[in-house]
Amino acid sequence: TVDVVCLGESMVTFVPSQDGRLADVPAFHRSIGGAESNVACTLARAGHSARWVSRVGADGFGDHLVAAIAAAGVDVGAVQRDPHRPTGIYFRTAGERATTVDAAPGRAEVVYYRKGSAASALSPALVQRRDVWAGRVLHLTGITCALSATCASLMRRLTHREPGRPLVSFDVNHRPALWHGADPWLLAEIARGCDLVFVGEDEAQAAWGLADADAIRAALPEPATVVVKQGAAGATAFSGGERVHVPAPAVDVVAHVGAGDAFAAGFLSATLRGLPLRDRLRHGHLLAAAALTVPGDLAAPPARGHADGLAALDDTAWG
Ligand code: KDG
Repeated sequence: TVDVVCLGESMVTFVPSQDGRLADVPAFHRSIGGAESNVACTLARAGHSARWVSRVGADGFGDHLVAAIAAAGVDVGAVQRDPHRPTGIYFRTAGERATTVDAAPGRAEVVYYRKGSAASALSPALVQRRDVWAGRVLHLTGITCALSATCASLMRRLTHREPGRPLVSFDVNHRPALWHGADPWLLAEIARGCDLVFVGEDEAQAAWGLADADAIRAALPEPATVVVKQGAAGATAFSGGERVHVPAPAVDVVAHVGAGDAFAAGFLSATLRGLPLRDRLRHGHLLAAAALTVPGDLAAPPARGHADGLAALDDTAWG
């Protein structure tokens, strides 16, 4: 069995050649993005087996996405090609600045061209259970909930508690630009059907009006583990009766994009290795720090022995 199956839309991403408003950027270069494939790529580069399940168009952007994700060592054998719908693409600003498109202050300006994309047609009929239950972990995110009605049904089906399913991991990933007034409480409903939930304190505030880690755990009692990310302050995990807070290492942030995915990958990697909760958080922070200090979505994770050494530093090194 594969370690982790990640399901969700990936897009070709256009990264600007310079800082500033999208309105002023004259040129972009091609990259790839997609929260779930980011997690798959980071886990594969960290030595785990990972599969990405999705759909792309039968177009050049789809070819590029599949090739780039396969090149990271991810199994792309279950990716479907849609002859009628295009591969999604998106543009974002390079710097971290407030924007009118994505309401969260300090975030990059993001414009998606993904409505009617190949991945938005994902549905319970198109996704075989054997493909997504094949791993020890199935990793999903809330982005899929917002892509279409069929994607939302698929998310409900995949997070239904059933015997024999793998550990279901869910990163809330509330993207205001995708919700268009739709009720983001769907994200909480989906989270309740999962075993491991990642959520930022800022997004829980924006989506659900919940103020802090304890309020979030109180609203999500069902998942065995809930990890609340608190930005530069660190992260707090609740698992069984445990409540563990680990401060984040201080880094000079280049771009936030991809950091949440890297955190999830680090936490999942340590989970697959059976490490204790505190170490799972530390591995999340280490991989997030790597992603925060590069402009793109993906950073090479530190080698396992190196990451283990950093995670073993005593508390004084961890804030
Ligand atoms: O987490 C990074 C993702 O947000 C980015 O790669 C694009 O998947 C994406 C999305 O839908 O925002």
